[in-house]
Amino acid sequence: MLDSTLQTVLIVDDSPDIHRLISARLSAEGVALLHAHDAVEGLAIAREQLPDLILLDLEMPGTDGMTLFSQLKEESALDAIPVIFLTGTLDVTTKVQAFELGAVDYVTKPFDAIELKARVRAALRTKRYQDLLATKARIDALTGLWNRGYLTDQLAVEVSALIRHGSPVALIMVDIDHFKRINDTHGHPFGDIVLQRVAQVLGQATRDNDVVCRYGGEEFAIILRDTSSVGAVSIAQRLCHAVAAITFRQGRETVQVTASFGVAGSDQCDDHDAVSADTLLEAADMALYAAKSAGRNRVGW
Ligand code: GH3
Ligand code: MG
Ligand code: MG
Ligand code: MG
Ligand code: MG
Repeated sequence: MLDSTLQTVLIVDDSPDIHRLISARLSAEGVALLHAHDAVEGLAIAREQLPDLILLDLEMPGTDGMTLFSQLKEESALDAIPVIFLTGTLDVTTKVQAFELGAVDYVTKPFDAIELKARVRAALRTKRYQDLLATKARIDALTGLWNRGYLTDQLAVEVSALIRHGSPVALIMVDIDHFKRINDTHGHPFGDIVLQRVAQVLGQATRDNDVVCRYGGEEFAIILRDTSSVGAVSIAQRLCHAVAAITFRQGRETVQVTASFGVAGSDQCDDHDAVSADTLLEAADMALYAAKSAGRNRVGW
């Protein structure tokens, strides 16, 4: 399913006439237009708004379009934004160079309005698929939760926010108890249903800006932003009860599952600089191991 939100197009061109012309041509296209009149403004708006497409004039006074283009390609948050060059006549060498540098297309001035529209449409269509794939690559197919790759990325983001702003971050690791036995007794498809339901409960019982992910097999991990370890322990206790309260039916039989939880918080370490994604994962894993050893269906920290 493709996302139907409005796509945004940033026009970077020093000529007000070009802005007027393109605005008139694209007005009926159902896109939101952003306007920058030089490269510096273009870069600032790109960083702030993350447009879906940039129409970039190559000939601008001050910083030229090609320089802005290389700046975009150097920033990981911006390098995937498709760019169409707007330019006067281009010789073949420059055209080839533009594509080699990563431009998706070019339009030569004076341009035909219908052609410009068609090229913008094509680029935006490709961008929708690119966004869809990027989202799918971060989602676990069975449960619909974020996957481990996304968790690892977000944990790195949170740890750098911690180092910059001092906002605490906590991590909860979750592992379903005796899950092998559940599979062996009731079958693998039933095990899958258990994973889906536990995932749903973990998602529902946490806040929207917590990152709930399937870490692997029957293990989940949750990043809690701006949360102390004491706060995280009480959230984990609530989640532990919520999982134990789920009742599964298989024919006439009812089946209960439990899970063990391990909590680690950045505030358990006095030195922010010593906290990393790895130290948090290790600490949460050790806490989880302690919960398992102490009898399962409980929270370790
Ligand atoms: P413990 O309480 O110590 O965590 O025991 P456990 O049985 O849960 O742990 P163990 O790691 O031995 O077993 C995990 C099981 O999870 C084994 C594996 O077959 C099962 N599993 C992993 N991924 C899936 C999956 O996608 N679907 C199903 N149904 N089972 C899975
Ligand atoms: Mg110009
Ligand atoms: Mg496990
Ligand atoms: Mg295990
Ligand atoms: Mg387990």
